[in-house]
Amino acid sequence: MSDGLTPRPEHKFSFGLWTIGHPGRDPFGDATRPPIDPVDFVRGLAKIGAWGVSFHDDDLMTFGAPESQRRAELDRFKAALAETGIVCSMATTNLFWHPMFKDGAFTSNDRNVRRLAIQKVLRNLDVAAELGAPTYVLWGGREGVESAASKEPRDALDRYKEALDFLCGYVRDQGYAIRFALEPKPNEPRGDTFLPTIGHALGFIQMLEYPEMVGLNPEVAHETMAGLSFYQGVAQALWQGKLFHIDLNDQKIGRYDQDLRFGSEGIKDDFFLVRLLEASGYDGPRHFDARPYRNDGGEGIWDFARGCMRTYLVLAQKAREYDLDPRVQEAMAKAGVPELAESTVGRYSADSAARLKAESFEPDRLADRTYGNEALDQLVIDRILGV
Ligand code: GLT
Ligand code: MN
Ligand code: MN
Repeated sequence: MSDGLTPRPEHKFSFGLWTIGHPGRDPFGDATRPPIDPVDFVRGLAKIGAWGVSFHDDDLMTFGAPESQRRAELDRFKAALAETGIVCSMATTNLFWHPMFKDGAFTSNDRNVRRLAIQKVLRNLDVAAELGAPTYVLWGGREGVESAASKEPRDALDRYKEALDFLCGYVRDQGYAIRFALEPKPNEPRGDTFLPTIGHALGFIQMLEYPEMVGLNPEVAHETMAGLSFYQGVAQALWQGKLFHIDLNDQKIGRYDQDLRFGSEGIKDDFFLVRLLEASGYDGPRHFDARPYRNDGGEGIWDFARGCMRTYLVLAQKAREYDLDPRVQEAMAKAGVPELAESTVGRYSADSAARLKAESFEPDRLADRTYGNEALDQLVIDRILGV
C-alpha cells in the first residue's frame, strides 16, 4: 500500500510518553482513562508506524524511588526500545509537577530549589545520553510569576542563563552529543512566563556562554495562545539555524493550552508549516505534543495518534501538489515571490551607495503594480479543500 499516507519510520514521527497516554486529568476533573505503561506505549508506537519516543525523567522512573527501582524501570524501557526499534528522540525534565517548584525551578526565589532543579537535569542528562537522545528540551513551565512584585525579572534571567551555562558546561565536559532546545510559552501554569515567545527565546540564546548548543523547541499551541503565527515564528527559528526540535499540535487562538490533535484547528497555518518543514531540510523529529480529547479512550487514543501523523502526511502531499501546480507558479510570479529571493543592493560599498543615490525611480508606476494575492490565496484554499 503506497498511498503516501502510511506513516513509516523514515517520516520521523515521535510522541512523548505524556501525550497519547495522557489520562485526561484537567484543573476541573480527574483522570478519565488509565495511564499507559511505557513499555506498552513503545510497542503501540511501533504498531502505528511511529519512529521515536520522548520522555520526562518522572514519566519513566518513579520520582524519589530507590536507585535500584529506577534502574529497573529504565532497563525495561531500554529493552522495549531494542525490541521495537523505536528511537529515543528527545529527553526532558519534569520541573513543574512537584509542589517545591511552585515558585519556579531555575528561577525559584529559593536557592535550594534552584540547586535541586539543576541537579535533577544533570541526573537525567546521564539517562538521555545512555538512551542516545540528541536533544534535551527545557520547558520552563513554572519559570514565571503571578505578581510582578515577587521577582526582579533581570535577576530571574541571570539565574536562567546561569542554569543553561552550567548545563552546557556539563554536557561538554561529559562529551555528550546533546543539544538543548528551549520551549517558549506565554503563560499557564504561571500568570506570566519568562521567555514567553520564540522571539524572546531567540534573543536570550544570544546572551548564553555556549549559544551554539542551545536552540528552540517551539510548539504550535504556545505561539497561537499568544495570537502569533506559528508559521512565521518557525521560519525565523529556521533562518537563525535554531530549529532543534518541534512540538506539533493544534490550538484555538487565545485560549488555555489545548494541545489538540495536529491539524484539527488551524489548517491553513498548518499547511504552510508542513510545506516549510518539508522544504527547509529540517531533518529532526516531527514530534507530537498533543493529547486525545478527554472524552475519548480505548482505541480512540490511538485514533488520535494516527490522526496526527495522517494529517501531517496529507498536508505534505498537498504542499507538493501546490508547488507543482502551474497556476500556482504563475500566480507566485505575479505576486513577486521569486523576486523577494533576489538581493536588493548587495554588500555596501561607497560606489554602490553612490550609484543607488543617483538612480531614478518612478514612485507612481511602482504604486500601480498589483500583486494578485487574492487569486494566489484562493489557489491555497482550493488545494487544501481538494477541489
Ligand atoms: C508539558 C507541556 C509541554 C512540554 C512538555 C515538556 S511537558 O506537557 O505542556 O508543552 O513540551 O516538558
Ligand atoms: Mn502545550
Ligand atoms: Mn510542548
